[in-house]
Amino acid sequence: EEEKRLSYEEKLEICDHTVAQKLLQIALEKKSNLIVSADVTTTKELLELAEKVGPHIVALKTHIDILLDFDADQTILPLKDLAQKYNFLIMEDRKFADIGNTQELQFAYGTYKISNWADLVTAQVIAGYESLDCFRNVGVVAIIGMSSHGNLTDQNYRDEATKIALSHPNVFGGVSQNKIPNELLLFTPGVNLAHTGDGKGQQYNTPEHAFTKLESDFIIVGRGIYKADDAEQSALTYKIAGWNAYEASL
Ligand code: 5IU
Repeated sequence: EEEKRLSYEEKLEICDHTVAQKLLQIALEKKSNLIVSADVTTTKELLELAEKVGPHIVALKTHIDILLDFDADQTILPLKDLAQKYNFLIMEDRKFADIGNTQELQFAYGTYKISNWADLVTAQVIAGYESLDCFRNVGVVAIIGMSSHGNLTDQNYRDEATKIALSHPNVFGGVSQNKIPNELLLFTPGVNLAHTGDGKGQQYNTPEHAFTKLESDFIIVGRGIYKADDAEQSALTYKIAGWNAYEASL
């Protein structure tokens, strides 16, 4: 691909989705392209992590259904307060993967009522263009390629997924381990400075790989931060590594 690597300022000019604009503005304000994946199982751990890493991140990525003690008042209200206090967005990594009608129910009903609080959500595009129509009041990050060993997101799948992501107005970004077109913001998980894998199929790369090779916009880091002895210090390390790698990639 011959496309020029764009800066966050240049992306602000071409990405018109409100959520894309917010993420890019926060990135520039904080000099951060870090998203922390809060894969913890209690509300206490979630809020403590958000308090520690909040100043350094553009978004906190949740898997709300792994919490043992989810409660809208005890979990979401304080999380929203922290998001406002530290200026980050909340990204629910739900990876919706069903027909539109079912996704609509999973999005707005049930225990979690994701539509009430998430700023952005992840969704598979495997069910087709119209399956994404229901995500009206959030931004959607489409799953284009996965980081795990042996995944089925081959080049053909990624090309077709990219076409849907580019054409759907609710979608402003994609998760992938490969380049995607400049009109979409690229989110790259599978980033760790200390490990190359987790023994369960996860494959890790460095921030340099994400920004220079993939021309990514945001790195997503889970265990590298929340399992560290000092999560705040680790978030700062990844934030600086991510920002330096971004600047070097321009
Ligand atoms: N995640 C991946 N790879 C992917 C997709 C999502 O790791 O291809 I799509 C999620 C899973 C987890 C986080 O919530 O990103 C990565 O966590 P670790 O940094 O702890 O591996």
